[in-house]
Amino acid sequence: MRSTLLALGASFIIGFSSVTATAQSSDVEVKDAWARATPGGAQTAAAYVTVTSPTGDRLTGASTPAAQKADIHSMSMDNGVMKMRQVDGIDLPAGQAVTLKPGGYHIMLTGLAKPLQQGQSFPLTLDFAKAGAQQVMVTVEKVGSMGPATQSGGDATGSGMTMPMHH
Ligand SMILES: [Cu+2]
Repeated sequence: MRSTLLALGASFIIGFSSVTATAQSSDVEVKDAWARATPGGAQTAAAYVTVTSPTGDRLTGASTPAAQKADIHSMSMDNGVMKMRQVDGIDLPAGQAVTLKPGGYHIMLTGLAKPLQQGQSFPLTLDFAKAGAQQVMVTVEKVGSMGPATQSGGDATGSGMTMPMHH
């Protein structure tokens, strides 16, 4: 028992230092991380981010203290029915912003620690094949929101269409 505890402690320290190291050398840009507030006692939620890798990479996983599980899901129309399924990663073409959004790719959060409330934020760690782990803060927007409120200066819910910002 004692040796198990020691081993856990050691792996935590190693894991933590490698995260710190890769965060500094990472060349993946993650922005506009947001999620919808969950109504009532919902146990699941979806988180969305916009990711850009100048050199090309692959998003391979995610984790958060806000939920027991964080899986990458795709959503698509199948005979007029919206279907979600788990995928093992999302390719990030070099220099191209990939936006996870309602109706498409999302990070599925299962087993929420507590309901997501508008205005809160929580950390989300994204794992990349080349860039390693990168942590972002996810802002909780209102129920039914279609995009991050901070994007394009305001009404992100009006048309359901937000234009990506180019630099
Ligand atoms: Cu899903």
